[in-house]
Amino acid sequence: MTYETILVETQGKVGLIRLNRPQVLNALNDQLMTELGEALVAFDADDNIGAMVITGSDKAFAAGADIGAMASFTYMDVYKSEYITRNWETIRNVRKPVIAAVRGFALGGGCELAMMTDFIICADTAKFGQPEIKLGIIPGAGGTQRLPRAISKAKAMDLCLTGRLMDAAEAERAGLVSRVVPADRCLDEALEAATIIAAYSNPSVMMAKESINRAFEGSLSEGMLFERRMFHSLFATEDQKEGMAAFVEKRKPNFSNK
Ligand code: CO8
Repeated sequence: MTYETILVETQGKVGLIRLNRPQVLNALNDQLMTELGEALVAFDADDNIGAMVITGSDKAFAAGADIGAMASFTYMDVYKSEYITRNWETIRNVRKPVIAAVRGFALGGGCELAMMTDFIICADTAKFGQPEIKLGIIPGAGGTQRLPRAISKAKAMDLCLTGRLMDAAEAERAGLVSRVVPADRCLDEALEAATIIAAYSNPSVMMAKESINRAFEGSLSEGMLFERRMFHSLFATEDQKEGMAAFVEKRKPNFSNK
């Protein structure tokens, strides 16, 4: 598959996607979101891939939706075509883990894209924000919904209403990111985490992801029930037998993803 706005490669069992519109700080347009979705779906279907990493450049993960492309759009243009937003759901349906490695700016749609991944590892240079209010709009790809869940209503309101940026230290304190590392370590750290994940039994990884996502939809009791059913079902896998036997026999497990 040939892409124009992203660079795609594999490193062992990890699929790596680099957002690649450097001239506009990786501003997200329809083509990029379509290509990103296609690459994620292809990795998700690939038995040789166990996890994915999305990253940008040193300066920007993504500085938001492409403002130039949207500037002249009317309500009917965006409503009828579902401009950009029609492609955003793809990432939610990916079943294998996706990590965002964020260096530099993750603003507007860029921050929303990072939040759509399963977790964010960021560089000490990272800056997060939802500055749409400065443009006379609001976040359109989950910012008002995922931010309050991720970092509290107070901080979500603060960021969305003032448009200010949040640095990496504040993002870690607030719980938006799982780790902050020096900028030159960021991508390697994410690739190492993805490599660790990809070496585990794929069904248990997918069920862990599915169960954690349940925590954000529905009640605690429904989530607990879902988790229990997933837990029980893993006893039907060969990998559960292998994983536990390996522990008992004091050796490394050899997972077959079955
Ligand atoms: N869209 C288009 N071009 C951009 C964007 C963007 N979001 N961000 C930066 N660029 C371009 C600049 O215009 C500039 O181009 P040129 O060299 O031709 O002038 C180039 O990238 C470099 O940018 P700067 O010169 O501005 O670099 P600075 O280091 O001075 O500033 C900033 C970096 C602070 C990131 C600054 O570029 C900025 O404020 N960018 C805009 C950030 C923003 O407002 N993002 C939110 C956009 S709206 C959005 O994301 C809505 C999401 C809704 C999703 C659903 C859509 C339907």
